[in-house]
Amino acid sequence: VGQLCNQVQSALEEAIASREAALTAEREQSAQKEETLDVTLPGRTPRIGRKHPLLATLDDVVAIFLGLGFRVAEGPEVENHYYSWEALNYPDDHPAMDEQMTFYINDNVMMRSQTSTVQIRYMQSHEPPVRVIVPGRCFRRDTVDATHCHTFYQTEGLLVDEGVTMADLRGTLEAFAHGMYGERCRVRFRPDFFPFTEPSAEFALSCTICGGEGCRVCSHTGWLEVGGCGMVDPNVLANVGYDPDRYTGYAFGFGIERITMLRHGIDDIRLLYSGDMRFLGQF
Ligand code: 2U9
Repeated sequence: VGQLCNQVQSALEEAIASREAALTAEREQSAQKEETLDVTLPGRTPRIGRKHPLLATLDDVVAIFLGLGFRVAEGPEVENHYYSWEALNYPDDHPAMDEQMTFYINDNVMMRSQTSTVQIRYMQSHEPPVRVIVPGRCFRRDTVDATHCHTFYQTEGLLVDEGVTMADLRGTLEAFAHGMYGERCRVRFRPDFFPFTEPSAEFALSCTICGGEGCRVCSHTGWLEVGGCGMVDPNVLANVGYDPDRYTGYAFGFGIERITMLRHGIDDIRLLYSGDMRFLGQF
């Protein structure tokens, strides 16, 4: 029996060794075939990434306001009733609160429709003087078309100090217009209404394409409406515990998509969210 066992053992060992040798040879052969490098083939050019045109515009906007002494603040995209409406002096029946205009998660929780919520939080945790801009994503229940999207980028600014006037607001927006579109760009104010500013104005820039002469882009008016602005309503200052008899402030807001579209002559907002490299590769 002992002899038989030894015979079986050496037969198995031989079989394993010869199979192992065969597999190793096979592996070496196929590796040689697969790992051949043909150095004569032309190379593949790597695709180099770049900033999305929206982000590039946002970076330029931020740089201008940093130069004017503003800080940048960010905050939550999901907000509650107090920060979205109440603190901003919205009356209880304001149409913006409607489910048709704002995305609600429940009765008290919603996607922010403007970044002003962040300025409220900022004022709650900082004493004046306040100089802050808030870039960020906002959400509205808009039907998507060439100029609207349910998700968009906004930048809002806020300055609160003693003795701040509408002349300071105008000067700041002029400095912004010059920084963004050149020294010849002019600013126009027209009366408007927002619950959180009083008085309020819509601000327009002289057409960045025709310089104000009138063209297709500015509908032959010479002006491009860009955003809104005004003096912070005293109720808003009081809501965050600032003394409205001592402090005044100005605020403004505009959409980054609009600024980007005017800058590059883009006529459809949807292109900016398409992820289409044939479009994005042009910037
Ligand atoms: C606080 C108080 C006031 C920010 C302002 C606007 C006017 C405005 C729109 C322009 C185009 C938003 O992107 S858009 O749809 N914005 O018209 N925003 S004043 O006012 C504030 C902000 C914060 C505490």
